[in-house]
Amino acid sequence: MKYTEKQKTHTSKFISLVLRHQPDAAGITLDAHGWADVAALLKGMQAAGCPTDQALLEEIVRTDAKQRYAFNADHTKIRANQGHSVAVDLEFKPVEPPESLWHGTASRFLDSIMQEGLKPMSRQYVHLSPDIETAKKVGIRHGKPVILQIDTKRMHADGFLFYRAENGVWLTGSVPIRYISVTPEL
Ligand code: HQG
Repeated sequence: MKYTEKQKTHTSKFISLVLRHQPDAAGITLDAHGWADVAALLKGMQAAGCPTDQALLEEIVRTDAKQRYAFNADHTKIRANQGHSVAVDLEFKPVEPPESLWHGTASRFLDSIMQEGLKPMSRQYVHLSPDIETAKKVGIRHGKPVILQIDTKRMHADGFLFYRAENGVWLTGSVPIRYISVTPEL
């Protein structure tokens, strides 16, 4: 393998920053659907001190454990599959969710969540996981993990919309407290 894991992770983190939160960091703009021009991105990353070539980009997109990014058909454009804080329309179609989905968070957020429900905070959507294991990994990023079970069957019946990103992450606008139950300590 030509690139080290460290180099790939460092580059991937910068790409994630640019494609989800701060296109400015590489001096580029995203179109209305979140796409960045690959040539402009490579040029911008060079100027920003994070030089990358098409081959490394291809490898990151192909091997990313969470499948965070996608190319268009001819690989001239790239975007993040989810996780944006900038306003983009990823053209998700509403889909019926499974009966339950899971949200991993940290224990210190629990009081607030049980008062005001789950909010997207800095992102466009609340992110939900298809299984407990994944939710636990998401929660651990923030501290002592707590797993919330979301009654998505009832939310869907009540008219809430759900979207599934390319990489299997579920998205919804917000989750009121009546649909949330705290799962017993892991
Ligand atoms: C919490 C990662 C207080 C929420 C993951 C979470 C995911 C509240 C935090 C993706 C709250 C936001 C997203 C309320 C929600 N009061 N806290 N009312 N409502 N919160 O990082 O879901 O590695 O924006 O519980 O795998 O942790 O970046 O969201 O703890 O898919 O690709 O506010 O990011 O993927 O944190 O993670 P985040 P998240 P990547």
